[in-house]
Amino acid sequence: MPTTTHPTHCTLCEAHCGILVTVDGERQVTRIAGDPDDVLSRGYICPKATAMGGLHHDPDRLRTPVRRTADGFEPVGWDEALDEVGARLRAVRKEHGFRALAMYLGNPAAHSVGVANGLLLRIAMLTPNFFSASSIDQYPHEFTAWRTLGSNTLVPVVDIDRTRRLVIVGANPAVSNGSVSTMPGAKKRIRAVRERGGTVVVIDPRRTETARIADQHVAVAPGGDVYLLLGVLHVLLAEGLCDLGAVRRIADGVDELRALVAGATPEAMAPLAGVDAGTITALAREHAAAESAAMYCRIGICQQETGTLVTWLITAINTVTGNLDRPGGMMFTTPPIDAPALAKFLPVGYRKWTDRSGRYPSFRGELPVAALADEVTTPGPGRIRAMVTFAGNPVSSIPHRGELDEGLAGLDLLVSVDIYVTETTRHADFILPPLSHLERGGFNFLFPVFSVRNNARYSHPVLDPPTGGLDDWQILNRLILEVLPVPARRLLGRPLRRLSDAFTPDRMAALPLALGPYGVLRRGRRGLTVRRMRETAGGVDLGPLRPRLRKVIATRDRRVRLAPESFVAEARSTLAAALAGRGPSTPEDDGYDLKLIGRRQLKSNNSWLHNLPTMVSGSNRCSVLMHPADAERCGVTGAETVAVSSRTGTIEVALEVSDEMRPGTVAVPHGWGHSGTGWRVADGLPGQNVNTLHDPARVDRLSGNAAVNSTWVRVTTA
Ligand SMILES: Nc1nc2c(c(=O)[nH]1)N[C@H]1C(S)=C(S)[C@@H](COP(=O)(O)OP(=O)(O)OC[C@H]3O[C@@H](n4cnc5c(=O)[nH]c(N)nc54)[C@H](O)[C@@H]3O)O[C@H]1N2
Ligand SMILES: Nc1nc2c(c(=O)[nH]1)N[C@H]1C(S)=C(S)[C@@H](COP(=O)(O)OP(=O)(O)OC[C@H]3O[C@@H](n4cnc5c(=O)[nH]c(N)nc54)[C@H](O)[C@@H]3O)O[C@H]1N2
Ligand code: SF4
Ligand SMILES: [Mo]
Repeated sequence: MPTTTHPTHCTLCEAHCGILVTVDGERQVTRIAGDPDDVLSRGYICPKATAMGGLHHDPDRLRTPVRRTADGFEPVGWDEALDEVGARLRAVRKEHGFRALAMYLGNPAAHSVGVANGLLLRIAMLTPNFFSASSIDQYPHEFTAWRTLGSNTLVPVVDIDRTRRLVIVGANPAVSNGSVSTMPGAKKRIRAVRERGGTVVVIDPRRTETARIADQHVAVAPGGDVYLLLGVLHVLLAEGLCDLGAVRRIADGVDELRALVAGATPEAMAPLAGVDAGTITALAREHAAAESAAMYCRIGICQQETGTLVTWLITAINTVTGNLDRPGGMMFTTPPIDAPALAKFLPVGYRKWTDRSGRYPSFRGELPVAALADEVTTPGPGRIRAMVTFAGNPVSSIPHRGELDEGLAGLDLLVSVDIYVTETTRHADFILPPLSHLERGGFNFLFPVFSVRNNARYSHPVLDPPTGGLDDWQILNRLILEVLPVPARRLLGRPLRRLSDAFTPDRMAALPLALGPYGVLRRGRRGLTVRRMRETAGGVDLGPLRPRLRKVIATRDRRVRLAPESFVAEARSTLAAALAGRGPSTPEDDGYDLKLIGRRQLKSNNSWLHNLPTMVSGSNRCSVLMHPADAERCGVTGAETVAVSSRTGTIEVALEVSDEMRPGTVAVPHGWGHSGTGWRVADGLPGQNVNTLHDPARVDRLSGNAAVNSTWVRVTTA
């Protein structure tokens, strides 16, 4: 066979960069380059793109279902595996009820066209025990959107390509390429803001890769953002820098906000934020004065105990300065499957049920991951006994005091839809692997909802799938059939299976696309169809973001709620506690004197790329970053490996000393520590799981999102 080159997308992260994959005569991937035709990424790729080839060829990637035996995993046929999984799931449900079943949906699920099928499986399981990576990720964005705009789907996106002032709080898009504001080639977009005369500010305890290309870096204290932003809002309202008449036309709550921040002067907030008063004042004045301005936050904020408060204050600042829903500000997308327009019809649901302890309320149909370990391990009625994981690695990715590992091993049944034996799936009774990323394609309807430019892109499979291989959506459809309470399962099995195979992602997308803003019902023959997407090289560009808040807002009176009561109350008590000396930078007197934050690495992607030699070469390793003064004070200067301890555990990691850290703050990446997985490369690497150090009981007080930021630690010689 000749060497050929195929366009598709890198589906490792949200950016979904267009790539050109070259395959030689032996079906080996020999090159991966950026696709200049792609309407969103325009040729950009990061160093992880080549992992798409590495993953495909990785000998450790599972190609067939496996079953756990006393001597390890053995291959098993699809039908046999699915029959047994179904019978055992139904048996657990029959004996212990619906609550005994659980599902965990991980991050790559969102990158798979099978995500909708995963959500359908969740519904078919009819269990309150549904968990996902969302509650250690973007819950605060969704919670804020729900309380202020009436729906969790109305999370605004940064209009980076037009803004004159970009303020990035707790995000590092130069490495992450943007999240819940999907922006492949983020560095270029950031530089472009400056090239057109705009300003870029980064608020982050670390002088990050993004901070290095910005005009200004504000090294806030970890967890200090809430005070910094209360101070900014104080200046905006006290100095009369906003057109409040215009704000009142669309929003309620200006007076409550004004009352809340009346005492939050920059001088009072400065010591709590760890930022001087002059900087806070200038941040406010410049945001108000800019022709357009967008303040955008992400993981560094979401993973705080004040995650929702900060996300809300940012929405408030963007709104009072007139930057919500205006070009160059924070805007709403108009995606081909129009989730924002559907917002007012989709129920959100809060506190519909709780975990068994009653501490964690459900939010939009799921419980926070903070509750997962207890729901698996605490004995009693309703304990989780059978679980399905879909593209997730909770043992690595969430804090659980080491309990989840043992808890999963003790389940009656664990089924993992995954491509690897990981920290989590090694406990599975069955692992059901989908096709490789290069053997599948489809239309990802989710990320256009969060992209910085409206677009519709379709990925093509590059390589033929192996005979009998199943993709995520097919595996999930089969699992749905297994959990449906169909009495005549034997009789109906075959026709049902045929029916479920007919429910391809393309067919499932057809109707919502047709009904959407570019669909055939509105645009007639020129309308957007799956076929047109599939046949248009580089995808279809649907233009810049357009103002549409009035149309999509989901509050009953269609007004923005700037001051939700529970938020104001929480802000007041947070502020009072801090002013009484219980602020974020006051160490409790027990020897833990450094604040631990997270850090993402260009060649890592959460927990699962470390088995590829090209991804773990050079500087990509698990290390603690520490300021030289802290290293000296802790007596570790010159050490290669150090111990980082918190109240919940200790890890040993390499030491890297750098003045890019704010003194008093250390950073360790997550997703490392793979010993015992059997991975050829990853298993032998140094590094440990940073979530050992985080306490699952620390959550964002409003949304329940895991707060794996700002944990008190100490660093000693290993
Ligand atoms: N301390 C700390 N913890 C964190 C974070 C942090 O910043 N700090 N970040 C959090 C965030 S934002 C996230 S999103 C989570 C991620 O948490 P998770 O989603 O739980 O974990 P991942 O590491 O993404 O693991 C994904 C799994 O999916 C499998 N997989 C990959 N591709 C596919 C596919 O196409 N189909 C299927 N079926 N499986 C696939 C991989 O083999 C891997 O086992 O981690 C969170 N944990
Ligand atoms: N290369 C790479 N890209 C990724 C991923 C990856 O693992 N690797 N993961 C993907 C996923 S799942 C997600 S959710 C996104 C996340 O996307 P981002 O949020 O852009 O990613 P992070 O690099 O975690 O950025 C968080 C920043 O918050 C800062 N921070 C920590 N604590 C605080 C604080 O208290 N206040 C402030 N102001 N800042 C703080 C950290 O120093 C860090 O720079 O990235 C995605 N893209
Ligand atoms: S930024 Fe990198 S990992 Fe993410 S989609 Fe683009 S090439 Fe892939
Ligand atoms: Mo994430």
